[in-house]
Amino acid sequence: MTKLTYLNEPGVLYNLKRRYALNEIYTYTGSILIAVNPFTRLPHLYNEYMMEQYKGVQLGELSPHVFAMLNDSMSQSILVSGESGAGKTETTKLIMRYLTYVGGRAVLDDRSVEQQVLESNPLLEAFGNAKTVRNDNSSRFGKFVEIQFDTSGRISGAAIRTYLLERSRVVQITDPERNFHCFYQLCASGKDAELYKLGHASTFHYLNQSKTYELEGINNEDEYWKTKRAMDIVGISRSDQDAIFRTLAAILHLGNIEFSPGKDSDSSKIKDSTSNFHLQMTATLLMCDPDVLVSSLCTRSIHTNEGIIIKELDCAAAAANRDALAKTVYARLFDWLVENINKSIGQDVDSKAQIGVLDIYGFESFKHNSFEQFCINFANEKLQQHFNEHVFKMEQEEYKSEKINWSYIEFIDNQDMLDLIEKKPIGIIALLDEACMFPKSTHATFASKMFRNLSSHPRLEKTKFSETDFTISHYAGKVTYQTDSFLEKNRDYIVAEHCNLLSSSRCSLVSGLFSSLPEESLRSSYKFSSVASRFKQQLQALMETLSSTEPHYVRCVKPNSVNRPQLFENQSVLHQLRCGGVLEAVRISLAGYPTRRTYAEFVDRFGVLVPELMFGSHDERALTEAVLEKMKLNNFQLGRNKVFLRAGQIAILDVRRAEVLDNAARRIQSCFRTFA
Ligand code: AD9
Ligand code: MG
Repeated sequence: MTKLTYLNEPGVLYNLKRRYALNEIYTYTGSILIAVNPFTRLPHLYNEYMMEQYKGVQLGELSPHVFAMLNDSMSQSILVSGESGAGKTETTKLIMRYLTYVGGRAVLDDRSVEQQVLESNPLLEAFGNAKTVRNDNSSRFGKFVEIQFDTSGRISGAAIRTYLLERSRVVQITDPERNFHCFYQLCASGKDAELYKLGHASTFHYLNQSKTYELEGINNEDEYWKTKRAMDIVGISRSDQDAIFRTLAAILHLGNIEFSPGKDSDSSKIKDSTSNFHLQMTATLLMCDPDVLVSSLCTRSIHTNEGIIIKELDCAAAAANRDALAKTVYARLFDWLVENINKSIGQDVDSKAQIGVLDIYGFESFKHNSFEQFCINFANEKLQQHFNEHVFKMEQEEYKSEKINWSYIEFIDNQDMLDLIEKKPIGIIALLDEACMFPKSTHATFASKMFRNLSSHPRLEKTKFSETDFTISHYAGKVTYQTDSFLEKNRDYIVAEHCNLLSSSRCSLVSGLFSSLPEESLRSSYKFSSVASRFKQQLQALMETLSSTEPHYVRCVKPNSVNRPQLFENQSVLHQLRCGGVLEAVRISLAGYPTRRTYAEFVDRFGVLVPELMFGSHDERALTEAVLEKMKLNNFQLGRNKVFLRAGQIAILDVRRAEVLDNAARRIQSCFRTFA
């Protein structure tokens, strides 16, 4: 991209469009790789031949490709971003396949580390991906996979970290979206489904809120066996597999338990015999006492100074309580899976080199934006800062350290944005946590306190028609958030009754999910742990990991909103390029000196252009200058150790060098002919 003569928005867009039409889906913009989703399989791009070609090759020597992103530094990371459906997960999987190819053994067995690393993908997708309006296989969690290599360059271990699973999906979906894939797989599993008394997906409340049960081109039953096979390979024992699917079945039965008013309207009881059947099934599958299950659904004990009071819950509260239980069990099951995949693959703490791949949700801006979008966009602001610092600041640092003239190009620094969200004690997260700690707070009191404290912040605005919505000017555009469910979604406390119920399970996997409850949360029902603060810490840890690595950026682009091949919508692509900082990077690259070489490297390559000087006593810097002057190039810069060239100059030098070498070769050949 930076070699284009006219480097501007239309030029960049046109270039991408032309390349896309030729199925050239990868394009470099300086150090960023743009990947436009082809929405069709392009096997010739990813086969073994291609992987072999890119092995050990420097970036730029072959056509742009995700396989070309890595070099031989010890610690690297690839950050893949883009909007939903842009191809992040597919790109991540391709990178992982390439890494397991170059770092794999010649003979693969099913339980090799490489195979385990690869099979962790379908397994996590079964439990963490779902159909959304944008993507049939949308990741509902973020993921950072670190692959470790030993001294001989072979894969020796891996570690997977996940972020912020969208747990609300377990209990609430809207047409045409679906719940997590694993539920539909289990319902279609034939004998196994019968074992757990599961009918068609449409018979379960958690699945039939949407009428979409099937995915185009996907067979739920086949997928079930693929998931089981992935579990085998990753190293999850058959008995643990049974416990996992039994727990999933229990969640479905749990969701079908309905309540009716009890003795008085403030209390509730299990509605009817159907609900009772599901209750018994839930208890059987979770291997716990059905009576304790009933009381943990319909009552809540409150700790007061006078002792424990049992409070009855009305029907609505009991149903909410049931959903909270389902979400907690599912979220812990997901964490269990990640932890056990990690244990099974094993970490190499002495690894010589590590490559991390980050697949995280891109910036989101919908008609209705809630707490999830707030967290996702916060993560994107963090990553954007990392990106800014590396691509822009590092670039300028180098110019500075080489002491060359460089008028600083302004880039969008988003530190003020991050302060608005995460600064203590007065940032949005801190204020939200404070609100969550007071039982009397509502979203309205939270919103008004936020506006009172942060009203002067230039990136925060009140909206015209609502007292409780707020608008943030993100680096990628404005987003208005509805605060209605912020408090509820930020509170992550586990109800003591649920914990007691499940930790008494006779199934060790289920009881193990609830063994690590901190003491304090048992004592008071208002002690809560903050989802946003935990996420903030996780992001901080991620940033620290990333900062210790050499980053490579892949920006995935979704060419159209209908997920069709060969359709390129200009407006939307342009918007994504702007959001991803790609156009900023183009600008800086063009304004600066995209090519730089040490004097030694330069003379080594282009010394042939000044043969008359090569045997004199000139230093490398003087030789470099002589070459450039002889070629009539200007606007280059001579730094302390390196020469800095403008976009396109290296190409001119290369052409000239090829001509000189060609002539020389021809002369030698004619000499030989004369002798012959
Ligand atoms: V989300 O934020 O998780 O909702 P992603 O991860 O960005 O999203 P994903 O990788 O799932 O998107 O890609 C969406 C679909 O695009 C895939 O299911 C494929 O059908 C298609 N895709 C993406 N990349 C490629 C590719 N390199 N080759 C072929 C692709 N198809
Ligand atoms: Mg994804």
